[in-house]
Amino acid sequence: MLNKLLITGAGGGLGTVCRDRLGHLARTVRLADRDGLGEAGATEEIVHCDLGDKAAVAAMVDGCDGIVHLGGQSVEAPWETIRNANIDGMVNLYEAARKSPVTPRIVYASSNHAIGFHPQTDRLDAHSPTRPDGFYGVSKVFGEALARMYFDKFGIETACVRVGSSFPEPRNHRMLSTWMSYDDFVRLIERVFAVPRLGCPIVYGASDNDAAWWDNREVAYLGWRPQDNAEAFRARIDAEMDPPPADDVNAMYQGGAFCRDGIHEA
Ligand code: 15L
Repeated sequence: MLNKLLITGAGGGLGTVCRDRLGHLARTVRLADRDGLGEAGATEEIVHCDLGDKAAVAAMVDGCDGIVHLGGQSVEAPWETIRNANIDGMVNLYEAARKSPVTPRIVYASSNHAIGFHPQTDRLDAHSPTRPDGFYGVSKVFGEALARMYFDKFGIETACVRVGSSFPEPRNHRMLSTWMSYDDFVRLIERVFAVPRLGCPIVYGASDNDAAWWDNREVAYLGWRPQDNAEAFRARIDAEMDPPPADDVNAMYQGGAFCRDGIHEA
């Protein structure tokens, strides 16, 4: 059992799921976000922190032996916003981890937008080249590279999870391939903190979808067996909307609409 598990971005969609579902992994759960989060429960601590603030991040990480890093900018945005949260924020987090008296094991919420410009006909594994679909995707590639460097140089273990689309249910035809159920995400985090040796793997964060594009054979050693399948929602999605035309980004590229986004200027 972990002593203290830090969940960053704890007020967001996945953060709320983790707050509700990961309490059994640690004696204390430290929840962090820029604001909000309400009252701390009996075994919770609440920390307000901007990831761009080095001293605040050091205090947030101090004493934590596990981190689920969901915090940061989670969609495309002007570079200044991405840089503060996802570039400087990642460096601040890993520097804090390196200097911490207890070396934490980390789950890093990377994103499918690190590989978003791969056509949907590509089948990817951990060795496929990155093809980010915006500043946000580039920042996720940076985060993965940073995690790898801190593993190779300092032995800090991170599971870099290229989260697909994690919502209660898939919302469109693309998500029949990219969807990851909350239950499967929770199961993955449980395995990351259970295995004796983690290393620094790339994990595709998707359920056991019939329409999958991503191959996780490389991380079989984690013992993660996703149980859900977006196919169960195909009939509902077909009834609610037409599939995108073949020349639409949502049918062409794995990153879908992110590939159509222009540069967001500040
Ligand atoms: C992401 O990285 C976003 O954080 C999330 O909001 C979704 O848009 C998801 O990707 C997706 O590609 O569906």
